[in-house]
Amino acid sequence: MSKTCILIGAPIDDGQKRPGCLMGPAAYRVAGLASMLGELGYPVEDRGDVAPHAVEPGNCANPAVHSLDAVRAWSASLAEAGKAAMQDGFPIFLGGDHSLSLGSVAGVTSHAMEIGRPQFLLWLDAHTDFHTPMTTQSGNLHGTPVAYIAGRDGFDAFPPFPAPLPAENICLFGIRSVDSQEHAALIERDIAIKDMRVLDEHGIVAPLRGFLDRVKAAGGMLHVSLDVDFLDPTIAPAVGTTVPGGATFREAHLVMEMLHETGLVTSLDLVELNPFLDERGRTARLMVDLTASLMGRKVFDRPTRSYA
Ligand code: EXY
Ligand code: MN
Ligand code: MN
Ligand code: MN
Repeated sequence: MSKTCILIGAPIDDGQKRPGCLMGPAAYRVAGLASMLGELGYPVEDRGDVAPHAVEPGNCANPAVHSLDAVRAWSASLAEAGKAAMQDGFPIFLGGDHSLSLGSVAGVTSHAMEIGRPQFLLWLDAHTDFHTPMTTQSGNLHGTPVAYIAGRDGFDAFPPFPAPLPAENICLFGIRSVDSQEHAALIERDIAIKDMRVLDEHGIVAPLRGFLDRVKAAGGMLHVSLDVDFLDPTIAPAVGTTVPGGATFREAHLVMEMLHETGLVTSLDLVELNPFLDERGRTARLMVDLTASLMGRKVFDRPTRSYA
């Protein structure tokens, strides 16, 4: 029996300044996410949209940071929802901007800790999202989740991340926009950065396989965080932070198909969709299509040729 897919709406757009991501969860539902999963044989439980928790006011010395308390409130509720969902199945967080991962990854990591398994993270994104609230120049907290998950200092306004992921448990994939402060912090760490130059030279399979083999060897649980801007803007325009030269349609599907074949993925974020920037829902439908590949839909269902 397939795991129950648990849909968790996270209509947050406080992590950046362009309104619209809050419509993301509804767009995924309209694009048929639940019926697609049902057609693949998964039980589906849509838990609706979470509400941000009430939090005591926090503060941050960086005057550029905005919406700190709103993001803290979302993070608290998403961490709770994510941890609970891991007990019951396969959580799919429907964003909402990437600041939702401050909570989603905290929640799934708390669960992994409880069952004594290591948590791994595959970050499919044009951006490294490795700022802290103290280093961000834009003040947009959607540019910070990986730093929080990796245990960087500077998140005093947030709860300590449950068990910061060791560098070797994190892979940033599709990178093509890195701020100087992020670069300075990343260059000191062994986080795997498969930027687009690496993918241009070595393709998708070898860079991805190297990381997935590490997850498998460790018996790890793999959270995949898929940012719309991982994709090339020509196929996925509905995101506020487009960067030219992203993954093609087939490269993105290959990533998802390889992930499915490993059986390692235990939770998923779909983030940064801004339906207000979409063209007749085509980006929302592409994200649902990619999720179908992650969950096992095959173009040609040959006997499993799992590479792993
Ligand atoms: N690094 C830039 C900043 O911090 O403002 C851009 C971040 C974009 C983040 C999106 C979610 O990937
Ligand atoms: Mn609660
Ligand atoms: Mn991102
Ligand atoms: Mn991004």
